[in-house]
Amino acid sequence: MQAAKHTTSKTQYFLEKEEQYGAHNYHPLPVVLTKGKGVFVWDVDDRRYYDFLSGYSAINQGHCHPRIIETFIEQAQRLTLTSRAFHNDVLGEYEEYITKFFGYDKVLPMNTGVEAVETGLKLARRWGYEVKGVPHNKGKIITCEHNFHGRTISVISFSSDEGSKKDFGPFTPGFEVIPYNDIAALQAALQDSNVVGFLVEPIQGEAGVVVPDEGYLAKAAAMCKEANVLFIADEIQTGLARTGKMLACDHEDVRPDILLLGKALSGGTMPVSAVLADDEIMLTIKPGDHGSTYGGNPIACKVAITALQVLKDEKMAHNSEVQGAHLRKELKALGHEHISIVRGKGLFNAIVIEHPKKDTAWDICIAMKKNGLLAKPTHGDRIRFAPPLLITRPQIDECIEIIRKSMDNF
Ligand code: IF1
Repeated sequence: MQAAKHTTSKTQYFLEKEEQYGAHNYHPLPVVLTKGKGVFVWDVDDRRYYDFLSGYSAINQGHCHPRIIETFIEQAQRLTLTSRAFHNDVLGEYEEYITKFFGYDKVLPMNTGVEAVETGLKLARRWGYEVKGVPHNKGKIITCEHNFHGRTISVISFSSDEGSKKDFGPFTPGFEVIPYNDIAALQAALQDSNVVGFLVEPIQGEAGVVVPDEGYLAKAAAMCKEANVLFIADEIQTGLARTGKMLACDHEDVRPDILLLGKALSGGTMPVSAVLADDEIMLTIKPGDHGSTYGGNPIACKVAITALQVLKDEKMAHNSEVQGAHLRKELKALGHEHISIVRGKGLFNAIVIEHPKKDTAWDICIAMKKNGLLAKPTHGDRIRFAPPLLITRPQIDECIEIIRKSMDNF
């Protein structure tokens, strides 16, 4: 493997191991991390970086948050997994906590985000047939162009990104893809009485932090209610204080019929996801209809309670709001000729790079790495800036300086 530029022999050693023995399903930045604490990570050469990706918003509470780690260790030494074949003394406590936290009748615990999405799709179809009365196997779910909801075959079936679906067919039927942030397109799609659900990201993450027009979510939710269609909010990346409110839907007082959570629900320690809904929807699933080996395991339950408590106790949504606004203001103030757009909400932000040279966004990320900040481009020209939500104003200002310095050579 050709040595990545600007790497030490220690770093190279680990890169080569992955090259040799691991699937090549990612193209990471050439940095090898060995430690994380709060907003910082360290590489194998003991260089410190600001983490401006936060594990794709799974590390909102900061790396290795002491309260979350303490909970993890304590439960891991007591009882790690019972499976759902038996009860345990943690699941009910967690179910009560999270349903009261978000105001829903029930929760169905899963592990990865895409499992929560698949569960939401199954719930919408089951509700469609058993409650709405849609003819069997005719249920349709509306989704948006440039969506990202995970990588299972059913979920990529409605992806509009060729890269995630090429040569993975045949695909799952029953989905209609409409333009994002387009009320008229949704209105038209809702005319079909077989529609059971509308699955939407309140802000599109992978697409490069695309924020819809003010009022889009509220109008879409109202239209779904009017059409007796379930509004399914994928808050796996936008939720849990990332956008300056506990949920991105809170910016428009929208209460999803099905709420999907993941990522930071465990503070970046392990896969924990959740599907929340009221009884009319949730009770269409009967014993044995759905589940998973690790779904709702004792460690996940205890860690999720602490992860949610930390967000509230440390007022992370407020900090996300305040520091995010400052970050966007300062990024715009750079007035850099190659930053064509600065966008986001709270600490969920991205810049769009416009430059004749194709890999400029990547090269800027390499330059920022050398200056002590880690970020990664998405779709070639967009760089996501999403640090852990406990970042302080002085740290934001230091990062703005790093970004300015790194972009000086472009
Ligand atoms: C990768 C980004 C991608 C998500 C939303 C569900 C899921 C995700 C809104 C599925 C996962 C991750 C997956 C990871 C990179 C990252 C990502 F948007 F965050 F940047 F891919 F688009 N809904 N997003 O963002 O959750 O099954 O992964 O737990 O697959 O490369 P998961």
